[in-house]
Amino acid sequence: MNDPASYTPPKVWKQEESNGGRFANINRPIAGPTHDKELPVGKHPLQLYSLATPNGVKVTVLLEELLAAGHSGAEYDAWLIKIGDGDQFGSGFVDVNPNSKIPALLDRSGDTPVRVFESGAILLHLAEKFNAFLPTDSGKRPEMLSWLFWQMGSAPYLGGGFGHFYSYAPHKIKYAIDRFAMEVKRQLDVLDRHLANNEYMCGDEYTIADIAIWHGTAHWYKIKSMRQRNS
Ligand SMILES: N[C@@H](CCC(=O)N[C@@H](CS)C(=O)NCC(=O)O)C(=O)O
Repeated sequence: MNDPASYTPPKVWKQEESNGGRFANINRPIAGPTHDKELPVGKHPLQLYSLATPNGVKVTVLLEELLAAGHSGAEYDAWLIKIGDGDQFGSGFVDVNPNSKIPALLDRSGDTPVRVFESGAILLHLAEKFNAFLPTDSGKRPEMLSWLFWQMGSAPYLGGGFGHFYSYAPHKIKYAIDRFAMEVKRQLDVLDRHLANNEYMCGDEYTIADIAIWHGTAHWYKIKSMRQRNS
């Protein structure tokens, strides 16, 4: 392990055997499958390949909301993808998401199965398919899209940035933790200020922007308030 203060990046970077950290066993610098494995397919129109992480849960919550609202076409089979075991690098999963990350959806409701990956794209695909959890006033659509994409763009600062360096990196790097802690606090303040005057992200309507933000971002509120209670 190098001294972070004295590290000079090489001209040509190469992967070391293991760089340590919680996810060292699944991190690699190339894409594509590592092994052949077909994905299971059930009887319902929607096949969800996922895991109960913040990104995964966003889609499951929307599917359950759709079913609760009476959209029977949202029946789905949920298949567990164990990312710690490398299931996301199986050939069948890579066919559904070339980026090897959960969640991924196979929509088999039409003549030809359609793959959808990236949690935001899946939320939008399903909301548009069922015309639900979108703003009823089309003038609010840009606001909904703005917050949805804000969440998708912000999440890497939270999980991949702050969360990674605070919890998973093999050693604590003050610069990285300071940088991402500051950015996460700023992002939560963006939410605080907006929600001070709005019940939901798009005013008084519950949309997929709320589903993405609550499950993908606002769990950081819980961490923040736990820390405040403990301090
Ligand atoms: N931008 C993607 C992020 C998905 C993502 O980061 N998924 C993580 C779990 S939350 C994953 O599959 N990690 C496995 C890996 O990186 O190999 C989305 O929103 O769907």
